Amino acid sequence: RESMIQLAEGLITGTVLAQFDQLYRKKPGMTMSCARLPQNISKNRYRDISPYDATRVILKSNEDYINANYINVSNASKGRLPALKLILRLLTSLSHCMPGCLSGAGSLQIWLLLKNRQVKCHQYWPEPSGSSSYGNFQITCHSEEGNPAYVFREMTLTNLEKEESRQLTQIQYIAWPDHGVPDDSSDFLDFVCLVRKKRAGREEPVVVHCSAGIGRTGVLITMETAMCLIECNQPVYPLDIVRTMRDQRAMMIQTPSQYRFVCEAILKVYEEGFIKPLQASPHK
Ligand code: PTR
Ligand code: PTR
Repeated sequence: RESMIQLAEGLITGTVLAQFDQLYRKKPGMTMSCARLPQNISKNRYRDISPYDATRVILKSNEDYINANYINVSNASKGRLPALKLILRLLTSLSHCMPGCLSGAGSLQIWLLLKNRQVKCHQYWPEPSGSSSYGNFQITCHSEEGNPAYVFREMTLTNLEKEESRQLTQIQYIAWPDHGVPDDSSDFLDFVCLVRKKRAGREEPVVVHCSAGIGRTGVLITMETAMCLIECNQPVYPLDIVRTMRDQRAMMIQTPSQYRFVCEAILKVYEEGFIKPLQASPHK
């Protein structure tokens, strides 16, 4: 409760945004040299967005590079998060080499934040009942459903060489342009409740991505973490969450308006008890 009063006051006085402005975007001392190797330069969508070497996702193939980092938020908020095992490793990633990434990291879920019909990310998922191939990998889509705010897809990823398959779930939030904030915070919070419900009872990393993998991805991870904290009656310090993320991937949460949006959404969840009961639905 105290952390929420602090947050509400800080939003009014402006200290919340001032602290965000002062926070480093890149953690001092972290190197990003793999991104700059000649064979990897073309694998970065944006020249100014690179992964730290220390936390980068290493693919299990000769081409081991992808512009992605592992993000573990369980140590946000100064070690007061006993119950955060739930969201142990979040994986931020761009879609380039996605099949290899999904396969190598053991991920079964993808949270995607991207408007439709925009070429801001390679569309690695096929149309419903279609399939696409990437080298040894094939992705088949079985179902696609949703509403104007999100789309939910069930897919199968097959490693043709090893003859192994796994089920993938992809949940895409559509109503959110890059550099901006979601059109509607209730829709966004519904979406976060949905991804949490789909996540309940699972331990494997989730792939979270947008276009650059910093702005929208950072907002979603912050919101999901805050909801976990509120649910287990722990204080929420959004700036600690952002710092923890930026220690593992630079620039997470891109703009002050995105930070303000997520802080206001956290207050809304706390004040209105927005959290919908989670029904633990382990593997089906
Ligand atoms: N120079 C690269 C190209 O145009 O192919 C830039 C690029 C890199 C484009 C990655 C797309 C990429 O994939 P993703 O969808 O993961 O950003
Ligand atoms: N250089 C790009 C730009 O600022 O346009 C990098 C970039 C692109 C940064 C998209 C953030 C972006 O948003 P998101 O991380 O939400 O895809």
